[in-house]
Amino acid sequence: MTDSPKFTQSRRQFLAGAAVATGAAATGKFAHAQAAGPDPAITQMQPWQQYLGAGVDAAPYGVPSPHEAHVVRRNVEWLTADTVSSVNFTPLHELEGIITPNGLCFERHHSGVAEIDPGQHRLMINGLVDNPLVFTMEDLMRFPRENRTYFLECAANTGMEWRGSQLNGVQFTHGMIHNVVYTGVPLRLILEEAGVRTNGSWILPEGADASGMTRSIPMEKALDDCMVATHMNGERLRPEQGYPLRLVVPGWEGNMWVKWLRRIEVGDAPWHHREETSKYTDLLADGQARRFTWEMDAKSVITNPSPQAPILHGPGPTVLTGVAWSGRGTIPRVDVTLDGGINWHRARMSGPSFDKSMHRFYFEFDWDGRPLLLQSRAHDSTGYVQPTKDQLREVRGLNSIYHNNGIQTWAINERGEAENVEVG
Ligand SMILES: Nc1nc2c(c(=O)[nH]1)N[C@H]1C(S)=C(S)[C@@H](COP(=O)(O)O)O[C@H]1N2
Ligand SMILES: [Mo]
Repeated sequence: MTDSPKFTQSRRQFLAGAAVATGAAATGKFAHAQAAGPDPAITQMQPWQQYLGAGVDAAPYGVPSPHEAHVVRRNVEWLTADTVSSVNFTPLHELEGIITPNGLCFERHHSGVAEIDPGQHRLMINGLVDNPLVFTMEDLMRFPRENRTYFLECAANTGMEWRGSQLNGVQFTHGMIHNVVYTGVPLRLILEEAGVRTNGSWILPEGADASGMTRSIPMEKALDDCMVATHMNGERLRPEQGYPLRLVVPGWEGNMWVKWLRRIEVGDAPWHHREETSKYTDLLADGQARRFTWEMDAKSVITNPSPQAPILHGPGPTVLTGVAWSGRGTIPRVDVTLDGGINWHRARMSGPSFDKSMHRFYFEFDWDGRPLLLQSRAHDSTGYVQPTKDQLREVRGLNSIYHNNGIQTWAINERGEAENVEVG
């Protein structure tokens, strides 16, 4: 145990009297309770100290404290006509570290959640292979498996912000992302088992849901780091995330991560299906459309403070935090500004730094109570730096939806309230 007055709670009690007389300096530089009189939370017996609690097995599958009931995925009703082909959003402002809890991973379905009986589920490999194969779930569990942590970001994340600030909350502007430890079989092993013919240069994964989602993926990526995943964060995939089998396509847009995976066809050319022609393409100002924009560019966002998480404690020691990620590697560095980009400070990275995974950053500062313009800027391991929204519009025009990785600004007022704004 450290005896530092900065952190030791028991010492704060001893010094409570002194703190009243001399202010915060007596107990260190961080926040502490103002001892204006006896605190009933300390001096009185609390209800939960006076009866026995629930026994083991009260909740055979545990649930969060009822005091955390507001920490949920949320959708934006006016965005889509129906919840069956829709999206909800990860509550980024309520999370810490880098892992998204399974029950809070945003959902994007084109035709609702397929309810699959794993005993009746098969994975078929066909097309340009020497041995077309069909696997049961038991068969797949006999392949060597790996554990790897990756973010999945929908290409449409932040898409509503393309022409200007819209949605007032990091959950809604940036919540089409989750970061999970996957357990699964390297796709390479399954393709090797089937024996890809020399002209097999693309794969077409297909979902077993009613939308029958398909995407064309180059063989190079399929053999590199794709996985056929059965587990997320240690437990079986949730139905929403593709139970019992999903494709993991690290660093590439979420649409390619086919859920409820039932078939992989090997071919010699891309298929040009709906999700790579009418959707998931970017119309440029000159009328040309960008296609096959698979990699997710480096991006970051401040999660706290943010519109759903205002500063409630007033001036003084303040913790700013956020997340950053890149589809091309790791995030060695994030910069933060409090004044809309006039002065930049290096944020402190904390937590594991995995390839194509979410990273966590912090910046602690002494808030003087004046308005702030908060921004974060990610640098990835290739040297790429997250652009401003205006820099992005210069290259991409105004017709885009997908791949908006521009720098986000939150305006903080004197009351600590945050608002989604843009600075010119
Ligand atoms: N079979 C199938 N796979 C799918 C989809 C779908 O509707 N059906 N949606 C895709 C899209 S657009 C995204 S962004 C991700 C979302 O994954 P999640 O629901 O785990 O967040 O799944 C992709 N895989
Ligand atoms: Mo998506």
